[in-house]
Amino acid sequence: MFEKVLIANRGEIALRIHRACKEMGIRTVAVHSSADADAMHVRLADEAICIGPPQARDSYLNVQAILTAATITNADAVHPGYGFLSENADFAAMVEEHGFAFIGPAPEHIRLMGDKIAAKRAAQEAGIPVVPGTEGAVENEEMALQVARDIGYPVLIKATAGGGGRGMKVAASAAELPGALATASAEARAAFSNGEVYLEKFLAKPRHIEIQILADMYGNVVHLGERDCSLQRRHQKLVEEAPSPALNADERQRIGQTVVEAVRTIGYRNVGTVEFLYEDGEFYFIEMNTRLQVEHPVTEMICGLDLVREMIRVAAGTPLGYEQKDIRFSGHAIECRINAEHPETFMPSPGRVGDYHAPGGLGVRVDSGLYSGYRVPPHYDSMIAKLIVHGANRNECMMRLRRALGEYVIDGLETSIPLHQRLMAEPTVINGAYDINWLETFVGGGH
Ligand code: MV4
Repeated sequence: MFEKVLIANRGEIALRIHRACKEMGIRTVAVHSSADADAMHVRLADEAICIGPPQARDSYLNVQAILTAATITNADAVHPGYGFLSENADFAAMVEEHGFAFIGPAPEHIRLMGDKIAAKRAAQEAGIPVVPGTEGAVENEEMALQVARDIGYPVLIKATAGGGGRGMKVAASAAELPGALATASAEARAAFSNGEVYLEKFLAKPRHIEIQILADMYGNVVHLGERDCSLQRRHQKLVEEAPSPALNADERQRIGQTVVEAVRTIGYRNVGTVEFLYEDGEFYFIEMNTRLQVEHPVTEMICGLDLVREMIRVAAGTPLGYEQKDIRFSGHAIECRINAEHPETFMPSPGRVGDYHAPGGLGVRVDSGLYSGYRVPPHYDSMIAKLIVHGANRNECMMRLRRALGEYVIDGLETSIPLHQRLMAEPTVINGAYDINWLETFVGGGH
């Protein structure tokens, strides 16, 4: 097992990784920007190194500084967290070339899943259902028109190098297709220096359901059920829950089994998430995320597993030591992402935290580095806390979540807590009847 892990991230996820390491008897190295010297995970880490100024490109994305920090602290492994360098295949390769373990998948799997056409092809070849569309890239207008006529309008044009919703264009008819193709390709070229696009049937009212998997180096693979992440605005998830209110046990078992077999076929290791759109009882693959995700705690709460601990174990070469039949799902979990932003305008609200009081009690978990007096820096993502609640069933979970939201005090900043309180009183949320479009309609498209 590793003796020392360098945490190449900040905020709540850096603290989350630190906690898993400490419980495993592993020492930690925090690397931080000059804006994060007072962060909770920096205080708690065994060693801390400032790797640059506030701008992420000069600190948390500074590969040379991070590798140097790992070298001088004599770390064994690097955990990338999410965002920043977590899905950068070149970074993963450099970490390994410098003699450290990368706590994540192999660089070639990160690279494969970063190319959205290659990922879709690999998924389909491994038996995962995909959205009908072009086999690979759109080569010309005639080809696009032909495929669109075969599958029917509306169609969606996506960038090969995209992901996370960037560079997508809908065409409702053949008349709109040439213009949409040109715009999508030009935007993709500008954003990713790669104008390649592909085309799919546009699904109008899907849910976003993702399957969590865990794999070791020896072909042992398990799935840890699904998360429903349909409550999102502008591709920012706000609430996630497990299990999905839309699935029954049979559907869960079938899609889980399909994903496990595909992951084993591909030879993937560590944690991963296979994202699907789910509409009218059918699953359609969209992407695979090759990192630990923000919303991993809802899976932990219903499975009783520490996913960060598992990723460290498998990266160190330890076999899983359990099988699918050993995974037991218990109850329901919901996560509310709490951002330092205005609950109606979504304007960022960085600044100094005044009084701070986190909720507690049975089934209540808060993942956050906040404390009274902490200054939320303006340079990074606005997420400052995750409130995760578990209950024996969905209703108990929501009752407990309302109670916990009511206890949470974060003075001095605007936060999304009031929005979460409104959401948890909404019939559509209470009934689990939302799709990926619902939240944007609810908060008003004007923002
Ligand atoms: C789609 C789609 C509808 N039809 N593909 C957005 C992010 C990227 N991961 C894929 N995305 C979508 N792909 C087809 N064929 C709608 C979306 C989409 C979406 C998906 C998941 C979660 C939130 C979303 C918000 C807007 C659009």
